[in-house]
Amino acid sequence: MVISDDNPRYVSRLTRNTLGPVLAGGRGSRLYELTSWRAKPAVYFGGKYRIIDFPLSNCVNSGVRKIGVLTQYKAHSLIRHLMRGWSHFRRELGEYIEVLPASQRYSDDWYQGTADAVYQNLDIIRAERPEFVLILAGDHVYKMDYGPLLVEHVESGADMTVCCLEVPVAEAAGTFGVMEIDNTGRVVGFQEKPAQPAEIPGRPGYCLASMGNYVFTTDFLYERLIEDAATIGSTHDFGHDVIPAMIESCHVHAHPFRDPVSGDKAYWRDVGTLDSYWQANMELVTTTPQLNLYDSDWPLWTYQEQMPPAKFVFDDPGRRGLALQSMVAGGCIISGSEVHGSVLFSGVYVHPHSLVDGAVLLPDVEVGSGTTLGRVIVDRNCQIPEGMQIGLNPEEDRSNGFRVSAGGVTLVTRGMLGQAEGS
Ligand code: ADQ
Ligand code: ADP
Repeated sequence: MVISDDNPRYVSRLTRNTLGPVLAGGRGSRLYELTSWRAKPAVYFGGKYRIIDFPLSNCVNSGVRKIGVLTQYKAHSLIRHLMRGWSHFRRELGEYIEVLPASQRYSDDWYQGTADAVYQNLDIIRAERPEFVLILAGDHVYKMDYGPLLVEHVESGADMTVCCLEVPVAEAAGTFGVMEIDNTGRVVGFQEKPAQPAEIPGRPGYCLASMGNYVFTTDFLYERLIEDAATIGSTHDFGHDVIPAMIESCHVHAHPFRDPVSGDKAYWRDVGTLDSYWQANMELVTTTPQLNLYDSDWPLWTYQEQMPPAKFVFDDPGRRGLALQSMVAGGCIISGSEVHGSVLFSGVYVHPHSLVDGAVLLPDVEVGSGTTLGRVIVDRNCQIPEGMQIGLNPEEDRSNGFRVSAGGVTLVTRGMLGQAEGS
């Protein structure tokens, strides 16, 4: 037991001496036009947030307050969000959040794989002299205390620890890194996105998937990244190259991510496809979703514009404006229309005589009167013309130029509506 009277500040000592690079350069290509102009970590989620707010809030709540966000692909929206919402750290208290764009420090290339993104910032990491480096994916939705992870890393004596979850084999195949462990939790096999993931012994149909979050003891990270940088043929990616090369000769440990209260599998969503993105937003409007956004013990920070309260009004002929089983952010107006089972981000305006049921409407969407919206994701600033029906008939939506996902969710963007894109 490490937290004892002799060593009461053990966890906070570990978190304070940890630097958290957050990998935020990925496009997230399976979100299609939703990531045409913003990196996946900048994608809106849950009525108020951007995806990156989750790992960043986890860092702050865990006491990991030296953070570098590594950006690359379409970083403007992400950087603007970080500047507006995440610039309150105080250097003099040893806290900061820095944007580390791919700036071709050690070569003429942009960041190649994820390991290269960290390698190109090694001089910045060295200057900070952290004891541990906690490398985080910037594009997952979950609430996790990184303190117990750091404790387990230290107690197991590992060189590197990888966070993992039990995932159905069919879900993991071709999508996640998959590992095998021995009965001490040591990783004895790791394959990046295998077509046929190895099952967990005694747990048919499930495998141990990597969450893409890694703790390294700092000196060990230097060694491995320098070696990987010199390896011909490497794609300089943690999952493809760095981790598999370490399994035999180094001590790699697996940290299972479990719900801290129930001990069950914790909430974690990749939201990497239009279907999983829509589904994860829809889960939030159920009565008791697994992801509790209202938990004051684990506040989730974001940037939000100052907006007037959401308003629900009768229209002229006296039709009610209402929302049920929905989340409605500030600045929304629902006038003489009904909203059911939907997530409305800030500044959405629903004009009279419309029905919105099963929609995710990003900020500043305007829904014209007499419109019906079903299973849709509508991108920021779209103006849905009067009388449209979207998200009810996939064939009709396709022929109208919208994208329909494999699971039947329709994506609407300004470009598809023939409206000017830009911000
Ligand atoms: P993927 O998510 O497919 O697999 P990747 O696309 O490399 O891996 O993205 C990992 C993280 O790094 C994301 O947050 C992404 O935004 C960011 N990123 C990608 N390329 C980057 C670059 N060049 N510069 C900066 N940031 C970059 C990984 C692991 C798997 C694991 C899954 C879990 O490789 O083993 O199972 O994450 O989702
Ligand atoms: P946010 O993600 O903050 O909502 P936007 O959706 O407005 O921001 O766009 C993200 C970024 O992409 C902004 O920098 C915006 O100016 C830019 N952008 C959007 N559409 C276009 C376009 N058609 N051409 C060039 N840049 C665009």
